[in-house]
Amino acid sequence: MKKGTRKIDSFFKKMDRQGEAVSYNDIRLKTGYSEITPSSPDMDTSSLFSRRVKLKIPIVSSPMDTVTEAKMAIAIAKLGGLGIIHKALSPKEQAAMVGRVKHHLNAFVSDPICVSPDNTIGEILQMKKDKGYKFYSFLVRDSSGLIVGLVTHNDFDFCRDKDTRISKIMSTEIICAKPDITIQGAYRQMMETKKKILPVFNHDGSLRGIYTWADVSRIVLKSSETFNVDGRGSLVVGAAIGVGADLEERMNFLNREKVNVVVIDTAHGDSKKVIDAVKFCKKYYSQIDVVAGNISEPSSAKHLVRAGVDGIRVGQGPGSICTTRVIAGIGCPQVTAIYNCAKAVRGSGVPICGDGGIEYSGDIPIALAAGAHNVMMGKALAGTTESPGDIIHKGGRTVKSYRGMGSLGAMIEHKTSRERYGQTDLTPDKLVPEGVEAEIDYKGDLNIIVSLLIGGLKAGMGYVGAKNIAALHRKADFHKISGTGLRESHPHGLLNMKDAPNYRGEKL
Ligand code: CPR
Repeated sequence: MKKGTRKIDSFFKKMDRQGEAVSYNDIRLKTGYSEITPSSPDMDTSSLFSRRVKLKIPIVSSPMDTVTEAKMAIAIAKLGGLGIIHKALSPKEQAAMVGRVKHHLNAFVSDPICVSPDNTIGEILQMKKDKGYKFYSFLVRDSSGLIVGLVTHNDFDFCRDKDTRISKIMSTEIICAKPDITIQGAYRQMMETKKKILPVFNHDGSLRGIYTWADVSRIVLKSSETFNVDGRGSLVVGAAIGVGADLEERMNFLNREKVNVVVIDTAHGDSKKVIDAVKFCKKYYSQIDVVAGNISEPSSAKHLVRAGVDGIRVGQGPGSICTTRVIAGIGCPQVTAIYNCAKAVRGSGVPICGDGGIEYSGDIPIALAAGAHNVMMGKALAGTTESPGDIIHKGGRTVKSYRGMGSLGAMIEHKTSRERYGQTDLTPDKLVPEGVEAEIDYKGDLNIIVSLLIGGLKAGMGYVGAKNIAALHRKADFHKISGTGLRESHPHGLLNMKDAPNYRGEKL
């Protein structure tokens, strides 16, 4: 095989000659000689979402108002994936959610939240509630910027009067660490001094940051090995942005909260406004990775790479709640779209996200084999405990809502949803939805769902004989299957079939 070519190239060349494009239900992976099993310690599912944003599992949750807010983003990053917080929120609200994820876990907090000696206990409790902060330890900074004390959980527990000022209860003896202390050193010093918060000052006396016990111990004792954290020890998180008038304001807020990656979330990524937005973000916020989409054609992928993107989101119309293909008559079946876009930018270092249409766990190894580096999912992760929205008991079923961001309801409620589809008219009669609103069965906790999805991915990789995603890209090949082959793929000819945890006799 020529260098740079892959086994799947001849499969797709043939498909192209026949004028055919395929999706998940049209193909299956060929098995290959294997020295790896799903449970081998060598099995490695790590990948990339964008040039600098790594993944321990190649699963990303969709920026949708029924899928990803702070709770989902925290949970999925703890499982090794990534959550993209949706943009049907004001720039301030969205940034606050990013902040919640960033502050959830911090080995070293370089800009800790400080309180003033004049604040009352009541004011701090209110701030905790408003911002969703779970921690109780705060450094106390006076009006000249000097750190003058520390308040911890005990101070809140033993003070009943909410009007008490912080200056009355704070401890002024602060044990601090040397500026160059390592996380292991911080762990030892905290064990010795029995202090749960360890400030670090620079040589000039200015505050460098703090170590907090829960996170330091978790990291040193390796109980957080699955967590997807950035170089600063915070959970990795992304946020969706649009190309409308609030782009600059949104980027400003998100940058302040140290978002790792923004996703330019539009229905037509190969457009002037998206390319201009990519250039704007790269010019003024070069420290944040930029992923753009959605696209489904190879020429579009090339345009985005030329504009400077760090990642590409592929998928126009495969989503479970999406009607774009039938309303606008456009789009390419998802696996061919992934393959064509990935092939067009092969060697550029820009990862491909296969977005939408994942019904079964077996679709994930197929998407990756076609050239994707990760998959983004809405429906498969919606309806979990961590997705936004209430659990509803209805007609003997327990459900949660799941809707398209271009559904009528989402478009009426959110300006950013109208912008995603390039629509400005607010009159409901004049809106042209490209998706639907629905309910799906409540599935329980995210970790169970993700474990089944990753289990399926590892099984697929084991059958192909690929111990990592790069090997899957190299070794994978496809069979095209017929309608009979598809029927044979599913359980058939049975009576009273029981649901399996990852197969319900209906779609995920
Ligand atoms: P599923 O995982 O549910 O199949 O697809 C989720 C993806 O569908 C999202 O990540 C997003 O790209 C896309 N999407 C969300 N709302 C949509 C509407 Cl209304 N129309 C078209 N695509 C939509």
